[in-house]
Amino acid sequence: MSVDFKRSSRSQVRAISGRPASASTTMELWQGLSAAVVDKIADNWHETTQKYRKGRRQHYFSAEFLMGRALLNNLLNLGLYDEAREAAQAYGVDLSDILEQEPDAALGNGGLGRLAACFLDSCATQNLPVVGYGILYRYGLFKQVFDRGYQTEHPDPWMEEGYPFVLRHEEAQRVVHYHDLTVRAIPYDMPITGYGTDNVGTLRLWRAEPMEEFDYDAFNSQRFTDAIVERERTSDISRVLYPNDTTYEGKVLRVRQQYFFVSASLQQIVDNHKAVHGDFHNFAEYNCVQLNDTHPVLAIPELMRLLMDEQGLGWDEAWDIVSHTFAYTNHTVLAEALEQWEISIFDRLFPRIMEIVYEIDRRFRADLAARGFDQGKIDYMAPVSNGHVHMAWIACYASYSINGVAAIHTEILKRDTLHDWHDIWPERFNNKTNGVTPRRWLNQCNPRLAKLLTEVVGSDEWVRNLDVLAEHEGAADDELLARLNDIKHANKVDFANWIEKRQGVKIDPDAIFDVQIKRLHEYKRQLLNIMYVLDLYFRIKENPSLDVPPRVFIFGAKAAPGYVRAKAIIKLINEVGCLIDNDPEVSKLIKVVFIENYNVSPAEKIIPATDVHEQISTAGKEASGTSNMKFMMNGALCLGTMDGANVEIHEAVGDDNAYIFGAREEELPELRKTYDPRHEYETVPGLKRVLDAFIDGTLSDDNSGMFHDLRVSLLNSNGYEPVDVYYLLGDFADYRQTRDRQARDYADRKRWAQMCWVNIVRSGRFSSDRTIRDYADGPWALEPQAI
Ligand code: AZC
Repeated sequence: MSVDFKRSSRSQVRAISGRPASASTTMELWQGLSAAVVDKIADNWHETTQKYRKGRRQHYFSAEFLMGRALLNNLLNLGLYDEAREAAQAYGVDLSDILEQEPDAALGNGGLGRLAACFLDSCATQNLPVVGYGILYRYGLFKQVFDRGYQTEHPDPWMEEGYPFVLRHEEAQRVVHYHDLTVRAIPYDMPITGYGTDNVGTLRLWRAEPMEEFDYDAFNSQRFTDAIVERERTSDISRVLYPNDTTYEGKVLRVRQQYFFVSASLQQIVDNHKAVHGDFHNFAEYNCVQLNDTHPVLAIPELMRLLMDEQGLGWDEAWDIVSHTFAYTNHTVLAEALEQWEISIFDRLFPRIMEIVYEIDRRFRADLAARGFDQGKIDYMAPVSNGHVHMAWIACYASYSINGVAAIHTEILKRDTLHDWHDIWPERFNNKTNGVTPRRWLNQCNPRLAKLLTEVVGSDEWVRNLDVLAEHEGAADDELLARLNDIKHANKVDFANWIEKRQGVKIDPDAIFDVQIKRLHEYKRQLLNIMYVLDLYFRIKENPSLDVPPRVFIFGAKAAPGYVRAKAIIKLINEVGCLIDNDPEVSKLIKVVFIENYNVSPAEKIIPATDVHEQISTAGKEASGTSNMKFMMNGALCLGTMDGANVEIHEAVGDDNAYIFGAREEELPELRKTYDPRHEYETVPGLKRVLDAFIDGTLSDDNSGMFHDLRVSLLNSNGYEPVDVYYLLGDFADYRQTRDRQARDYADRKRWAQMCWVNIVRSGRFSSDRTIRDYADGPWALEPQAI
C-alpha cells in the first residue's frame, strides 16, 4: 500500500506537469498528491454513494461550506501522512511547503459555513448517510488587504489554478428554470473522508452554466456581444459568495442563487427517490432535509412544485410530505438577519413559486383563524405580509423540527424571536448545541498536543471519541503540566515565526497571547477589546513601572464590505497598534497584531498558540460561537460573557477554569431602564480617557470623522438609534477587572496549566460528533451505514 500511494502520486504529478516530479513546481506537487488521494478513495467513494442511495438519508442544504484546505485533512484521515512526507522528500521538497500551496476553499462567511464543514466531517466519520448541497462559487469570501490600516477587499478566485478535490459530473446535470432565464446546474462533488472509516461522504456543489455554450444565432447575426452577455448572466449565478454574515441583503442575484441550488438538489433527490422506491408515499420516511438557516428555505415551495407539477400529486398529499421532510436551524436572533424578499422579486423570477407561497399563506391564515388568533397576530406571522415573503416564517410553519444552536439561544428563540410559533407548536422546538471537529481542530492543527493526548489515553481513540479524555483528568501530575506548558510555548514560537514571515511583525513567545478571531460585528464587541488595550496603554504611560505581564493582543476579523462602522473599528484597532508600536516604553510590554485575511488556515495556526480567547459578545446576541470550543480543546482559557455556548463551557469547567464577566442576558432589560452611558463615561475609571482619545488627535482616522462616529454611537444619541446598543460602557469596568486578574493569574504557570488541562479533557461535549449524534438520534432518525 505504501509503495502504492507514493507511486501513484508520482505519476499524478507527471500527468499534471508533463515533467518528472523533481522538475515540477510545488503547486504541481500539491495537485499531484491531491489527485493521488482522490485516486485512492475512488472505489470506496462510489460504494458509499451507492449504499446511501437505498436507505433513509439526510440532505444538508447550506448556501455556505467553509471547508478550508483539504489535502492534509485527507492524508490524516486516510493514514497516508507518512507516505506523503516520504514522497515529498523524494522530490526534494518539504511536505509542509507543498501543503502551503493549497488555497482555502472559503465558500462561507464565518460560523454558519464552518459549522456545515465540521458537520460533514462528523457525518463521514460516523458513517452517517448525509450529503451536503451548496454552490460552487467561483469567488470565495473576499481577500482582505490592509491599506494604511483600512480594510480593502479583493477577489478570491480560489480554483483558477485547478482544484483536484472537486469532480465535475456533467452526466448528472439538472436544468433550473427562472421566468426570465433557463440554466444548467452542473454538480461538482467533493469527497468527504472520515477518520478511521472507509466510508467517503459527498459535498455536492452546483455550478451554473448556459444551456448552450453560445447562442450561435446571435453570433451569426453579428450580435457577438449579446451572446457573451447572455452567457455571463448565467455564470453570474454561481460567481460570488455574498460577503455578509448575519445581515440580510435583498439582492435579486442572491435569491437566484438560493433557488438555483435548492431546485437542482431537490430535482436530484426526487428523481433518486422515484428510481429506488417507485412512488412518493414514503418520501419522508427516506429523506429529510436540514435547512441551514433561511438561505435554502425556497426548498419548501420548490418541493411542493416538483411533487405537484412534475409528479402529479395533489396539494394535501404534497404538503403532507413537505411538512415531514424539512427541519430548520436558526443561527441568529439579530433582526437584521431575518430574510424577507419583496413579492415583486418572486413574481419576476418564479411566478409559480410565488403562487405556491400565496397558497401556503392562505392556508396558514385559515389555520390560525380557526385557532382563534386575532388578525394582528395572523398578519405578523403570515408567510406573506407587508409586500414581503418571510422566509423564517415559512420555515417555522413547514418544518417538523426547529432548533437553535446553544441552550441559551434556543431558550431565547422560544421566549422571544419565535415565541408565537413556540406557543402553537412547542413540540417542534429542540436545542442542538454546536460542536467542532476534533480532527481538524485538534489532531490536525496541534500535532504536539495530539501526541500527548494519544500517550495519555494509550491510543488515538480520542480522535473519534473525544469524551474519553474526561477519564484522564487525574493524569495531570507536575510532569504532564510542565509538558503542557512546553507544548503551548512551542506552538507560540511557531506562530511567531509564521506571522513574522507573513506580515513582518515580531512578537515575543513569552508574552501572553490574547486572541479574538471572528467576523467583525458590533455585537461581538471587538471595540470593547481594543478600548481595554488603549486604556492599558494609558495606564502604562501614566506609570511606566506598572507591574503588568507582557501581552500580545491578536485580532483576526473581516468586516462586510458595506458595514461602515465595522470597518471603522478595524481602522481603530490598527491605529491603536501603531500608537503602541511608536512608543518605546509601552511597546516593550504590549503589542497589537491584526492577522490580515483571517480564514480557516490562519485559524489553524493561531488557535494552538493561544493563551486567552475573547468571547465577549453582549449577552443574548451570540447564538453559540464555535471558536470558543476550538480554543477550549487546545487548552486556552476563556474570557467571556454568559452568552451562546460560553454558558455551557462555563458549566463544563466551572468558575475556577473560566473567566466570566459582564451583564447577564436576563439582567439586561432591567439594567437598560436606567442605563446612562454618559454616567459610565464620567465615572468608570479609564473610560473618559479612552473615549476622548478617539477625537483628541491621539489616533488618526485621516480626518474622516469615523472615530468620532464610533464615539457618538457609544455616548450621544443621534436621534436615530439608541445609544450604546451593545452595552460596551456598561460592561467595561467588569471586563477590565476580570481581564487584569486573568493576566496576573498567568504568572502561576502550574496553576494555569492545570486550568488548561481541565478545559481540554472536558471539551468532549463540544465535539461535532456529539452534535451530529444529537441530530441523528433526534430529528434525522438516522442509522450509520458502514460500507
Ligand atoms: C453564526 C452565529 O453568529 C454563531 O453564534 C454560531 O456559532 C454560528 O452561526 C454557527 O451556528 N451565524 C451566522 O454565521 N449566520 C449567518 C446568517 O451568517
